[in-house]
Amino acid sequence: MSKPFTITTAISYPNGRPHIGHAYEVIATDAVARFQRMMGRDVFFQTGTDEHGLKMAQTARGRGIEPRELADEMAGYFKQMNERLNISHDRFIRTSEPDHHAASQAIWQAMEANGDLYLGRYEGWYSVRDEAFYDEKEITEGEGGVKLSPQGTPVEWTIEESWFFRLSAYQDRLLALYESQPDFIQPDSRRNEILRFVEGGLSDLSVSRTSFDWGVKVPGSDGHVMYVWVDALTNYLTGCGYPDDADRMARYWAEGGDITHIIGKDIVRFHTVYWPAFLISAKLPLPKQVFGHGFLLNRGEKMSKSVGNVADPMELADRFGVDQLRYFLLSEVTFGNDGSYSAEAIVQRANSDLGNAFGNLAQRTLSFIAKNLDGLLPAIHGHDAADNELFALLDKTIRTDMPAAFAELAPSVAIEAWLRACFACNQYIDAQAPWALRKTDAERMETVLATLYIAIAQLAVAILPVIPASATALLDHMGVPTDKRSYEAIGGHWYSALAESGFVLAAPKPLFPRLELAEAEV
Ligand code: ME8
Repeated sequence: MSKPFTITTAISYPNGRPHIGHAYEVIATDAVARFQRMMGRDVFFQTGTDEHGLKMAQTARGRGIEPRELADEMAGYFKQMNERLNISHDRFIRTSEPDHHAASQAIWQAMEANGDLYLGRYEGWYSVRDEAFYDEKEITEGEGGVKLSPQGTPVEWTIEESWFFRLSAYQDRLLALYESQPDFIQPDSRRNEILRFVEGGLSDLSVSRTSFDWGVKVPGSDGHVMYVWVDALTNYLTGCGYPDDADRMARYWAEGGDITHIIGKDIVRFHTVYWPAFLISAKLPLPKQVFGHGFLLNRGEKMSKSVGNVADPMELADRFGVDQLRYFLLSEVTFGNDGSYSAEAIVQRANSDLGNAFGNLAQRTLSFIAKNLDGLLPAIHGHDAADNELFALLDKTIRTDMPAAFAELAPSVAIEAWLRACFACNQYIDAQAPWALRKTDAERMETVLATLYIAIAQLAVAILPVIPASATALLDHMGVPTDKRSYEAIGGHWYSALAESGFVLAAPKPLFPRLELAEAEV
């Protein structure tokens, strides 16, 4: 049995259509999931929609429809986005699904059995936008005396009967967790922020609402629905079979298991303070890591509906191509930092890296073989030092550098290593000049082309997690056996068998046609 690997995105609020920030998170998570599958891991990758809560209820009311209708419509858009972006999730969870209600009620009862839930009265500063109460000390005053949360959203003084979770009792256990599992919160800047917050002391958390009913019912407490974050966080357990499927839990949510949550920096507190406290209370295993990625900015500016600069990921994919968009997002932004996108930057990256560095290399080599050798793969007549040097670099890139980077959730570092290997192949082709060898040394020409053929296949395999459709199309075109398409298996031993099988390489079409900017953008 291969070792399980559980990875999740946040679940998105379907109170509007998906934006580029949602696309970014799911693409990054997808690349890691694809990488781990290629390494032979037993991956469970979940994403989905967070459908309950006041914000959904209010948006639905504003449109004169039921929350469920709103959720159905918008969840459809999120599913479409995932399909379009070639996301390889194993489950798209919707928190309105029955198994999720059952899981949320089960964790509630487990926390209650542990003595951590009590009924009280809540008064405090509540932000509808964030669905969160804030401490007095965190509130600031904005224009016109409007009270604001640390996220800059308006807060209102709110009073209601509420269940509470005894978060105040978890300070020491949380600090001990951050100490014993130093990678639990990544990157380090976010870890420090959370450490300071928890060291400052924790208040008990209001975990039920009576002012609306669009949520998971609190077991045995009529009129109360769970605070949306209790049920939202529980989605991760639902997908892993909680509470009834013990085998599935043992596989994907086990003590010491490889469980990673990929989320944005604005919700790190929920995932690294509340979530582990709930899990400890319910006597359930903890995730291994929570990674808070940065925000994507439109030309350096925060996206907002009122400014009208919220990019639709589907439009970007239609315009530039799915793999071009995936590649851009994962290479341009150091995972963990904020990043900026613009049409120019996407076009520039796609043309220089995918088009010139990789696409042209494949195009030149494959069309040479198709045209001049009738598509028959050339024989190898002994490798020389230049060939071996290229193979050694590729081997290090594929077996060492890229896996290390992906394992550390640093896709941009993996891509940099890949691009360096592409450059090395381009230098090799220029230095060896197979077109000149044609007249002077046909055997050497064959060896050079064969070396390049293997190198291109290796580069295509290496970049599969990032641009799965284009890399697969290229590997299919080249006849690379499917069982060789992994970091471990790609090597070069398949080549001779393929060459001897009578395989005929068809003339290639450009993989990454040059992108142009509209005139207004130049
Ligand atoms: O927070 N750039 O949902 P959400 C990058 N339902 N990432 C961004 C972003 C941006 N501009 N804007 C948002 C929620 N995100 C909750 C999560 S999990 C149990 C519940 C990220 O739809 C954001 O940080 O507001 C979050 O990880 C995800 O998109 C969904 O955000």
